[in-house]
Amino acid sequence: MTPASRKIYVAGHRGMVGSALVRALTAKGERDILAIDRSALDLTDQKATRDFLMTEKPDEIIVAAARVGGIEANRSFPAEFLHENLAIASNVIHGAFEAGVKRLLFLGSSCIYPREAPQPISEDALLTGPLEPTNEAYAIAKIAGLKLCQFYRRQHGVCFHSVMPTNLYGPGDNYHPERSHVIPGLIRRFHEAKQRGDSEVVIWGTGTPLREFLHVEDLAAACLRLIEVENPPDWVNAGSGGEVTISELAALIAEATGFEGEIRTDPSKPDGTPRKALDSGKMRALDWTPKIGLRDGLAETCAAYAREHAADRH
Ligand code: GFB
Repeated sequence: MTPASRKIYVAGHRGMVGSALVRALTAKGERDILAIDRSALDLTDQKATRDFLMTEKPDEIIVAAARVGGIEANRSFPAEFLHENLAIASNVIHGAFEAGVKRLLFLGSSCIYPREAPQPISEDALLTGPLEPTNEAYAIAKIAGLKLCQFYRRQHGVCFHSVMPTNLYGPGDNYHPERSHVIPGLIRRFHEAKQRGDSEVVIWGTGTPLREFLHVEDLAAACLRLIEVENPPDWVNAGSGGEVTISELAALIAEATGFEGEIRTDPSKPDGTPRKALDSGKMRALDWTPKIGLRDGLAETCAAYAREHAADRH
């Protein structure tokens, strides 16, 4: 279908990923992007979601709507993380099928893979071992979404498929001090420490876990590429290929925010999984290469935080 003639529904368009997708689709010339605010449509409401999809009948859907959060939010609210994310996946995927949607891309997360999976983690490591306990609830919901896509495709011939990004960051993130992911959490903490003139900043855990970070614009480019592939894999990893320890990340964020004091670890806080590097070979074979390095991406995200913070949005 040509870009001019298709109607694409971006579920979750206000979130960091959804808003990056809308920017990328718009830049590509897509003219019929469908988006609806949470106040007007609650995707955990099955009937409302079905009615919306039956009325609007989009040609394609990208599912970026989710309840997300960092390690502490995942650990504290597992019931909501499982229930809400399962409901969103089930309502949107089944509703899409009922509304005759031919193509749907579901967004998951690298935490779907077993904690002890061989690194870098390839797609076929799915369901080969126990999950990381701090995000088991979120992971189970995302595995269910991926499997719904796989099984609707297998049984009904619709092109429903998934992408599993590594840890994401970029403009429009959630900067809640306890519930955010590590990058926005630390940007805020270092920024505030710099403003107050503090002599030290404390980071959670031992600082030794390794994480792979991908800028959300690189993920948006991967999604746009995937929705053009004629016969895409059922699910495909999307990572940057680089890894840093949390201590190295903290040093980079200190540099980007201009904080010059001491960085201390707090091992009483959870580390989560020790490492989750993705093997993104399949995605790279589809001619996708991430373009934004971590240092540049952090500098840009810190600037976005300062702008968003100045606008009093947090
Ligand atoms: O980003 P994050 O919360 O999630 O934490 P995960 C990454 C690492 O950073 C952990 C450490 O080892 C944390 O202990 N860390 C240090 C901090 N200081 C902080 C801080 O101030 N805030 C936060 N949040 N972390 C998430 C899952 O796991 O990965 C999600 O919980 C999702 O469900 C996401 O799957 C991709 O990488 O551990």
